[in-house]
Amino acid sequence: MGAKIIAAGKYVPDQSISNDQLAEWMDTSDEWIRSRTGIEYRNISTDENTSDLCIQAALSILNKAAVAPEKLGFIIVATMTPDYHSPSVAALVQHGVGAGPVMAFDISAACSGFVYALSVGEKLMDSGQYEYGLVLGGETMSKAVDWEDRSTAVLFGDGAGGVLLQKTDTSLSLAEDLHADGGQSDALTSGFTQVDNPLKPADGSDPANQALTMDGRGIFNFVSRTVPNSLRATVEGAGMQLEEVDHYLLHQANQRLLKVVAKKLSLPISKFATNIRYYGNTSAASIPILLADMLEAKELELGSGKKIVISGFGGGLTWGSMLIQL
Ligand code: B82
Repeated sequence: MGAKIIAAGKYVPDQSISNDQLAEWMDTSDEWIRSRTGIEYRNISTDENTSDLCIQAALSILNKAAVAPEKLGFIIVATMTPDYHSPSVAALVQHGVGAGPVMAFDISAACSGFVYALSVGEKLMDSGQYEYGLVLGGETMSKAVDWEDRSTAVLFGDGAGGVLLQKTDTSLSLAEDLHADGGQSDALTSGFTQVDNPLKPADGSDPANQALTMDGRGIFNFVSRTVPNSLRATVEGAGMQLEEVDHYLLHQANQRLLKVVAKKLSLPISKFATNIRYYGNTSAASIPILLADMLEAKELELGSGKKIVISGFGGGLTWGSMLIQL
């Protein structure tokens, strides 16, 4: 048993904020942001939370595939910014799209979340039990960042994207490589909550700041070392050469990072798809939004047999790559 992607789609909140607009809110500039990151715009939610973005993305995907929500066998959402700790975003999506009472759960792997979710979703499909499965990545990063911290707040954006899987007899993934190293967890954290109960009332000794913290340079260096190896391991794991892959869809964290990875692998930067300019870093949503945009622009086509590598990396630290055939 296997699976294929029969539709991809996305949804972003309608407020697109330029670097110049951000510079009215905080001490930053278009030149600073653009030259270091490649970001020019990001969508910022006003009254939509992560589940709202995911529901809209899901409805768009189901609509494109002309598949009724009742046909879904499971729903997986990758997110680090859920509406609640419980219920999961996936449960809210199940109800929001009008699916049956099917298995629905979230995956927490930060910017690697969509790759993790697709890996798990594919294995569920491989069981042969499900005809259709929905895999989403969705984030409201704007509620996680510290808007007083100009070094991080300017990097992130809100949005959701995903794919619909259908059962088939060929495998979606040709190879994968997924990892986590909690020893480096301090490099990127978000939403810390402390122990607080009658035995140990919160006494302020733990950090009170629950906003996102990141050692940008630290993870940049980590990713520059690790991701090229992960891409190589994945492609070689499928018995292929790096050049034979049609497109590399990496998590959109920083344009400079894409350049470093391309250079390390001696691949042309043109193999590395990018849309960070328009959305900023949308964490688990960045890869499915990129895939949806490429399909919409006809740079890719479902059923074409094209081979693409998706690769996510970030908080955990986590990283993961998957070679898939469209
Ligand atoms: S940076 O380290 O400050 N830098 C690159 C050398 C500035 C030129 C930087 C900046 Br600014 C923005 C983003 C990053 C970065 O590496 N981000 C990430 C990398 C991997 C995974 C996630 C992220 C992230 O930003 O969430 C570095």
